[in-house]
Amino acid sequence: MKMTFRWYGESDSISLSAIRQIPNMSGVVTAVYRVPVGEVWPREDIARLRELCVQNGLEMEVIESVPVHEDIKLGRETRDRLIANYAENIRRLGEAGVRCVCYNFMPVFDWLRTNLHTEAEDGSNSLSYDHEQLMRLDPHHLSLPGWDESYTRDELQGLLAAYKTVSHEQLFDNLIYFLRGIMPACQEAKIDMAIHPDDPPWDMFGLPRIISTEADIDRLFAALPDPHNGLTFCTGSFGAGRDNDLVRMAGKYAAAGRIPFAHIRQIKWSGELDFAECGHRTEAGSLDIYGIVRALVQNGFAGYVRPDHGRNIWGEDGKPGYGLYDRALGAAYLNGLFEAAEREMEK
Ligand SMILES: [Mn+2]
Repeated sequence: MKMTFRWYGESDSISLSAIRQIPNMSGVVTAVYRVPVGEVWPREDIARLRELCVQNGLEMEVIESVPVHEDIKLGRETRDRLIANYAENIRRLGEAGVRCVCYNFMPVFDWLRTNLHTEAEDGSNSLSYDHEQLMRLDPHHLSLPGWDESYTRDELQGLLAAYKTVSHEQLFDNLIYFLRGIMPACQEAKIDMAIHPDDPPWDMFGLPRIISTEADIDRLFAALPDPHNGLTFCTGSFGAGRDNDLVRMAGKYAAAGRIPFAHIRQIKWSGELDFAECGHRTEAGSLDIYGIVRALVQNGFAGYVRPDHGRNIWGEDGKPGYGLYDRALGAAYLNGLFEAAEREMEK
C-alpha cells in the first residue's frame, strides 16, 4: 500500500510541506487544472507539478483526474480526436513517472451533494446528501452546491437534452469504445486506468449511470479484461448504495488485481438514499472500514490509497471535503488499520 493525499496544485491552500509531514505519506494525487477538458496537457505543466513534488520529497504517481470529455461519453463524432488527445496525455504522464490515472464516466455531474456544510453535534461540518431535496430541484434551473459555476444555463440545457437519447447500454458501449482507444497507450506507458464509481451510485435527473454496483463492475471487466482496466475503489461512493457489499467487493477485486487505487472514507446513512460524510473510523458511520481494509490486505492489494473526504474541524474552512486536518487524521487511522491487517496476515 502506498498512502497518498489529494493536492489541488499550486492554488491549493494546503502546502506540499504540510502534506509531507503526515505520517507515511508517499506522494500526492493531483492534476493539471488549467487546460480545458479534452485538450492535451503541456509537458511543462506536468514537469512543473512533478518537480514541486520531488522538491518536497513526495511522489506523483497518481493523477486524479484526467477528465473525459462529454462528447466521448455521448459517443459524438468528435470523440476520436478527443480519445487521441487522451492517449497522448497518458503517454506524457507515463514519461513523468505516473502509474495510475483516476477518471470517471458520469454524465455531466461527477458528484452530487445537497449540502456542503452539514453541521454535526460536535461542531464539525461535512458534505451530505438528501434525496428528496435533490428530487425537488428542476435540473433545467439548477442551483446545486459545488456546481453553480461549472456550467452556464445554456450549456447545461444542451447537455441534458443531448443525454435524453443515450441509454445505459449506449453509455456503456461508449465507455468500452473509449477504453479500447486508450489501452495501447496505457500498455506502453505502464499506466493503470482506475474508474471512479458513480457518486452517489444511482441515476440523477434522468442521466444514466453505469458504474454503481458489483454487477456493473463485473460487466466492465468482462467486456475489457486488459489488466490496465482497473477500478478506483471509493468506499464512500459505493457505500451510499445499501445493496453494495463493500467488504466482499474489496476482497473480490483486490484478488483479481483490479484495484490500483482506493479512496477510503466513511459515511453515515440517514435514510434509504440519504447520508452525511463523517470521520473515517468504522464506528463513526455505516461502513465497515476495518473490514474493507482487511479484505484488501488479505487479497493482496498493493495499490495507492488516499483518505477521501474529511470533515471541516478545528475551525478550518477548507475546500469542502478537502481540508487538511481531518484527512490527515484519516490517513493516520488508515495507516493503523493497514498495519494491523498486515501484521495479522504475517501470523
Ligand atoms: Mn472517491
